[in-house]
Amino acid sequence: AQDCQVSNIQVMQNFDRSRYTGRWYAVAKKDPVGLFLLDNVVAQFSVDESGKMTATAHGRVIILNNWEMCANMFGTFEDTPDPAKFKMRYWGAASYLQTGNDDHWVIDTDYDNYAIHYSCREVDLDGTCLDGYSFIFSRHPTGLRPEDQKIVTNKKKEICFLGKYRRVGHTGKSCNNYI
Ligand code: AZE
Repeated sequence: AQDCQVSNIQVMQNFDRSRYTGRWYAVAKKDPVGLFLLDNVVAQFSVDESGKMTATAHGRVIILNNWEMCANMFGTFEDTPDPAKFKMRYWGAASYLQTGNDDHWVIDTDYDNYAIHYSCREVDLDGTCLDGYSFIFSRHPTGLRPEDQKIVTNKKKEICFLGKYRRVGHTGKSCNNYI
């Protein structure tokens, strides 16, 4: 299960969106091409009365030339036939932030400690991912528990992003304490 074909990537079985709600701290990220969230990334997932998943995300970004700010983002999720695969429409509270419509796949989670997210923006002609991003989330601001690290490393390998992640620091500097 490691031919790096986007269409062969295994996602979370029987994904339960209600157990996924609440706060997740990004502890590592694989960047896409272009602007992206830098650090202090915290996401908050909700399920509304109609059962639709929504989320907010905060993170430090540097836009233009060295203008550092806290991006305050919103996302709505469109369901697909696979319960762990969504289309996420997202936008920023301020107009100079980014908008988009990305895949949002939950690769694996135990709901209480860790989650692995994946999004491929552009699939190459050979079926591998040409431009994508991924977040490793933890319920704990201090990071992943040692026992979850093995699982996460294996999944990074399976989605062919191993070695492409950077740690996401939580300094509390500009972006924490909003949600
Ligand atoms: C995600 C999950 C929770 C909801 C949202 C997420 C993604 C947000 C971005 C934001 C980019 C902002 C930029 C601003 C200049 C996946 C964390 C909305 C991709 C680049």
